[in-house]
Order: sequence, then C-alpha cells, then structure tokens
Amino acid sequence: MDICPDIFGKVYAPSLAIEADAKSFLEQALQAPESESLISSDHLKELHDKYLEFSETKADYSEDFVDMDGLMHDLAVCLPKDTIITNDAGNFFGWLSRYYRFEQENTYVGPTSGAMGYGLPAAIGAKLAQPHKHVVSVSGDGGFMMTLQEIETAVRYKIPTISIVVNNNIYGTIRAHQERHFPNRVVGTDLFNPDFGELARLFGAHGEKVEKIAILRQRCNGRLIQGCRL
Ligand SMILES: Cc1ncc(C[n+]2csc(CCOP(=O)(O)OP(=O)(O)O)c2C)c(N)n1
Repeated sequence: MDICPDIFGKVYAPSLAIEADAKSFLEQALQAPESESLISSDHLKELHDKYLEFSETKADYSEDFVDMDGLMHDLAVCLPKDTIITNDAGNFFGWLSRYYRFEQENTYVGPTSGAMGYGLPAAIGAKLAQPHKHVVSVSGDGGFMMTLQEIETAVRYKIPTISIVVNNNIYGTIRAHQERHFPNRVVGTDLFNPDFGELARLFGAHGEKVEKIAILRQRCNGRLIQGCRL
C-alpha cells in the first residue's frame, strides 16, 4: 500500500496494490468485520508467527568476524527496553530492522527521508532531550563519515551516547546496485576509512575497533552499558 501509485511494482510485483493513506486505511481496516476483511484471523496469525520467527534474534557468533546476527542478539538482550536507537541509511540497517524489536514508544529516531549521516547527531539530540535513557546510534562507515565531527560536540558538552559503526569499507548499498546492474563496472564506492576507534579517542571519546564479536562481548560486558551482562 502506498499513497503514491508510482511506487507500485518498482521493486516487487504486488499481488494487490492499494493506493491509500496508510493511517486512514488502517483505521478503516481495523473496524471492518472479519467477513469483509482482506485477511482472515487465521491467516493473520500465520503471517504474524512467520514474522516472529524471522525477526527472532539469532545467537550466531562467527569466530572470524563481527557477525551481525550475533551483534543484534547481544543488543536485544543487553539494552534496556527504553533505550533510544537512531540510525543512518545503508545496508547495515537490514539487520536492525529485521531483529531489533521496539517495544516502547519513542524509542526509535530514524531519518524519514533516508539520509545518511543522521544517526550520530540524532543520538546527541535524543540524549539531550532524554538524558536518563541510553541512546545508541547505528551507522555504516559511509554515513558515519558524513557527520562524525559531531563526536567533538558530544565530548565538549559531555553528552554520553554510544555509536556503532558497521565498517565494510564501501558504500555497500550503492555497490550492491552497481554489482547487480553493471557487474565489473563498480565506481566510486570504495572507502578508505580511518580506524574509527582511534579517531574517537583522538576526539577525547572512548573508542574501540572490534574485529571479532568475542572481543566486543568481552570488552563491553558490564562496561559500556551499566548492568549489561551478555
Ligand atoms: C546524505 C545521503 N547521501 C546519499 C545517500 C544515498 N545512499 C543511500 S545508502 C548509501 C551508502 C551507505 O553506505 P554506508 O553508510 O557505508 O552503509 P552500507 O550500505 O555499506 O551498510 C548511499 C550513498 C543517502 N541516503 N543520504
């Protein structure tokens, strides 16, 4: 369903395309008797069960690299439910949107227009507004490089937020399109990043470069988030 019909079929072919305002459609759909409903309650339960299975975090920990499934599992277990999460745009977001369940209101601050570089500044703003809550931003390396100078702001004003930078040394989202549509013709998507842990320390913040998830678990346990036990 979308308010703009131009979107239909752009990425996936829908079996039923509905042009509508999401809010008013949902309000009416909720009031419709089951006989008129587009979907039976059994089918709804079946779909919801599939969603729960798909989005259940997996305690996967590769020995060799930071396994995003395992990272999401640890975040879900570790972070208090009122933690505010902010993010950038990028492929890394797939894991966050799949696995992290927002169970309380006002715990997600995301870039409506899909802007990179949003996560860190948004986290600083959220922490100023809700200083009693933990605030964690999740970014790709490309997005983080767009606004990382705001670490200086956070240090100067003593605003304690946590930033996770998923570093694959490419603009992964764009690279994926290049490889799909123009194989062997990638251009302008390699990144040559600094060591983000070291960079954070140069700004006067705490910084860690994490190459294996075991190290993250060992270093973070009970330190970055008070009371967190993995
Ligand atoms: C300000 C801005 N510029 C460009 C884009 C287009 N864009 C979307 S994702 C992306 C690459 C993201 O790369 P990275 O942050 O490294 O994350 P990855 O996809 O590798 O996980 C780009 C350039 C955007 N969303 N916002």
